[in-house]
Amino acid sequence: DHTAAPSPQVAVAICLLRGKWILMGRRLVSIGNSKYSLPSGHLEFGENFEECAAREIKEETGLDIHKIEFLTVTNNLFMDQPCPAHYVVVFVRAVLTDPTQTPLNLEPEKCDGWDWYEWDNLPQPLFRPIKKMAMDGFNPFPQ
Ligand code: 8DG
Ligand code: MG
Ligand code: MG
Repeated sequence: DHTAAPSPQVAVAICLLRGKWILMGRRLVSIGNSKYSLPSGHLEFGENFEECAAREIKEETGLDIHKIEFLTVTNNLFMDQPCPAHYVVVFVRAVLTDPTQTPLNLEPEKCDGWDWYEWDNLPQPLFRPIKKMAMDGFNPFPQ
């Protein structure tokens, strides 16, 4: 049998915090298309979570981040998708190295654009996993 069985993938999602705002963008990709979500991407072979977070943010927004801290990990199933997927998602938070930097939409085929939102007033419609986390009380801001 030459058909590879699907396997879980690892992604890192970044809560980039700036004062009381968090960076989100509207996805233009098959899973969660047109939904607002955090910048994220796949962990590459040999990377640690912080390296992955800094690389994905740089690739997707041009921003430089530091103070990268682990927050939580979730197990996310997307079995109702045309191409079913299973992600173990590591959530980190971080802040801008240079607070005056502004996000660029460097992957316009994957994202509608980036902007800053307040946690109490997140954009709609939210990507299902982050919506569920917020409803369950998750809050990435230092308490
Ligand atoms: P890459 O090729 O750059 O490595 O990947 P990407 O194109 O940037 O991947 P992505 O779709 O932005 O993120 C990887 C997966 O992470 C995505 O397909 C679904 C999963 N994911 C969750 N929960 C969350 C979440 O809350 N936010 C985001 N952005 N992605 C999430 O399972
Ligand atoms: Mg991404
Ligand atoms: Mg990416």
